[in-house]
Amino acid sequence: MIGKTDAICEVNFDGIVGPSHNYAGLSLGNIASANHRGDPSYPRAAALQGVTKMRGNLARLGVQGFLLPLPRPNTSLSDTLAYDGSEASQLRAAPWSASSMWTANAATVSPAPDTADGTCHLSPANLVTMLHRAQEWPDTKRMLDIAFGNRDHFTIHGPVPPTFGDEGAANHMRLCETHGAPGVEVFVYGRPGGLFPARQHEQASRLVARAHGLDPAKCVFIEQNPAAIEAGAFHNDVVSVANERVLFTHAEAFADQSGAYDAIRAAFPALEIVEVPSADVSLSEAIRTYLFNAQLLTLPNGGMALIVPEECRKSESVWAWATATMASNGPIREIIPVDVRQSMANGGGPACLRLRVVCDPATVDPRFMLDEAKADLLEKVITQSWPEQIDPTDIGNEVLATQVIAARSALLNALNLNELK
Ligand code: SUG
Repeated sequence: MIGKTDAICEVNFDGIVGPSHNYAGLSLGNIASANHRGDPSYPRAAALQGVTKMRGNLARLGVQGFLLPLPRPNTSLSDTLAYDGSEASQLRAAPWSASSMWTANAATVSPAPDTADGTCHLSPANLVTMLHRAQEWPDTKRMLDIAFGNRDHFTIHGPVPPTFGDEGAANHMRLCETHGAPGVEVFVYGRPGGLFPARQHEQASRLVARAHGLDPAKCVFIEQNPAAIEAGAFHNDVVSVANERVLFTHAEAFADQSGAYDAIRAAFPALEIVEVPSADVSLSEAIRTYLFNAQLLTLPNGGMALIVPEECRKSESVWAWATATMASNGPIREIIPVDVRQSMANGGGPACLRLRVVCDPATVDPRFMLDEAKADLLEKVITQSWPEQIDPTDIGNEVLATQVIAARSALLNALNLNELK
């Protein structure tokens, strides 16, 4: 291991793409999901792309965690829906969704240096806006309770009650001098009433901040730009991301851009803003390529790397910006494309696929931590058990259901996590 494993650091917990990964177009306001509705999906390739991304970050940072796919198809949801084939196919597809792969929506995380009781707080997101996502939190919580079961170091909450929509870390940013130092937590919410649902509600964000015991002087609440939501930024992490002192953002991310900068700077004077102007990269191109749905990482040498989707390299305007940025003397020194195309086609980039938990990795259940041998093991199980292809007409099929259940079961066995069965 290269990185710090004996002390507090940022650990990325990537979601392993589940064996039922498919394109059912379930997310209103998520343009990629709508555009790929009905396409065949490739769960094996999708999961292997995810493991390759994790391997890259393990080599860069020396530390990497993962979370597991949830049980699918979710028969208790199908039973509740009383699905008899007469309704829209969305009801058929929701219990099959592999959407828990996007662990940026698993929970909101407030690291120990920020909280009143000095433990790291996690609140599973209720994801109430979308049926296929609202089924996630009970199983997510069960997993968080195991992975972060050390009560001296972690506090796991229940979800925010409906009707307040909470989408977790995808609408939460943290600014700090170093990950282990106290930080300022920025909560970004949407105002309802637009063309697409505003999935993160202000009251949900405020509730989470209170429950986590954050200092009100170190919390900032910011409204997302309604035009960004209408353009397809259904989560704030599609248009901005923060790491340590740096806020990397599109110029049209927030309802009041300069007001947002002022509010963050008032709470965190060391703020360094890397803003991409609309003239360099339009809002629609930023959303199409997911430039901001990137992992902004502090490398062991102190510089920052931006892990972007492969789609960024293929965009003339995005790559021109990237090339100029790498040549400049700014905080982002390297921009590294990764292939997560299977996830991207459902609106999930590199940042959606990971939950950041600032903690001492030694306090996490080691079964959720990756090393090279475990990456080999994941690849072996995925290659042997994950379906190669799922066509839209396969959803609901009994034979496929058996294969999907067996694949997850093989993974739990291999990782010695059978209590999650
Ligand atoms: O909730 N897509 C996810 C993508 C989540 C991305 N996460 C972050 N931005 N952090 C969503 O919209 C598509 C499912 C489908 O259509 O089958 C989906 O759920």
